Amino acid sequence: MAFNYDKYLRTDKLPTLWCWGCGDGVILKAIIRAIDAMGWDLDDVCVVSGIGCSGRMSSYINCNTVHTTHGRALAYATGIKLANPTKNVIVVTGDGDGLAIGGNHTIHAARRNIGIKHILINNFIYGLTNSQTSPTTPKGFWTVTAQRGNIDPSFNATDLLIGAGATFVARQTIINADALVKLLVKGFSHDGYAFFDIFSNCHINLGRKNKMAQATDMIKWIENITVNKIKYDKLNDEEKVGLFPLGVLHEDNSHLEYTKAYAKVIEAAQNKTKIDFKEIV
Ligand SMILES: Cc1ncc(C[n+]2csc(CCOP(=O)(O)OP(=O)(O)O)c2C)c(N)n1
Repeated sequence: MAFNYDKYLRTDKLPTLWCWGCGDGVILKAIIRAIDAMGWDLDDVCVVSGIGCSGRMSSYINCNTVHTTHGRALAYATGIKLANPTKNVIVVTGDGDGLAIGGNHTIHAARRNIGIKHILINNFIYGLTNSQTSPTTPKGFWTVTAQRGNIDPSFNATDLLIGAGATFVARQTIINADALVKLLVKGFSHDGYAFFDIFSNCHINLGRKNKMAQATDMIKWIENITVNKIKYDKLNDEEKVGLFPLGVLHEDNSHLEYTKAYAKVIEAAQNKTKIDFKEIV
């Protein structure tokens, strides 16, 4: 039987504001399917987004939602999660939102291991504002702020997050929706901060000026720069250049989730006792 999305969608807000063929629609459906697979009640889910095309995600899901300011979704979500530790908090950002203006919040959410699920829609550009260079724009690409081609080295978001101490780090693309749903479910089940670098297409504001005018052109490009982690691990260093592995790239279940650590602070303050720091791992 076909999956019924209606219960999960704010159907009065449809059609979405996204361009035709935008990968954000695939991610919207994948998030909904993952919420459904987790068996979460919509009252227990809060989707928090920043500003950007990606920021529109919170408008369409029929749960608690907060459409916040550019780069600050994780700051709002941290407050929401600390006040409601049993609730499921999902953050959606773009690559500009989550790695440039909000990059600071991303690395610190990772460092604290707060149980927020962070979906970073990586379309390699500032999409909403018409094509400014983002921290993941590949070298040589035309952008409105780099009209002779981008000279800035780009972040590998998953390497950055592993370095910052994230306990669940994964990458997938909008090409394989089933794999994306499975990966989201895995990360949603992780007790701590989970980071997803999801490669998506922006053929309108990035592709058109870089010889990839159709959604399918950008999808082929994404296909060419990605490879399953199992295959990737068998490649030599030279073969790995320019390739991004897909799947769960890092998982560490040995650290305490932040709201559980914070509960010990509350307990110690209320009982006027000391925190046993051996328990804060
Ligand atoms: C403080 C602030 N600075 C700048 C902007 C303008 N602005 C809105 S969205 C955006 C970039 C969006 O790019 P990204 O985060 O990659 O998301 P996308 O639109 O590609 O999904 C910018 C610079 C803003 N709204 N607020």
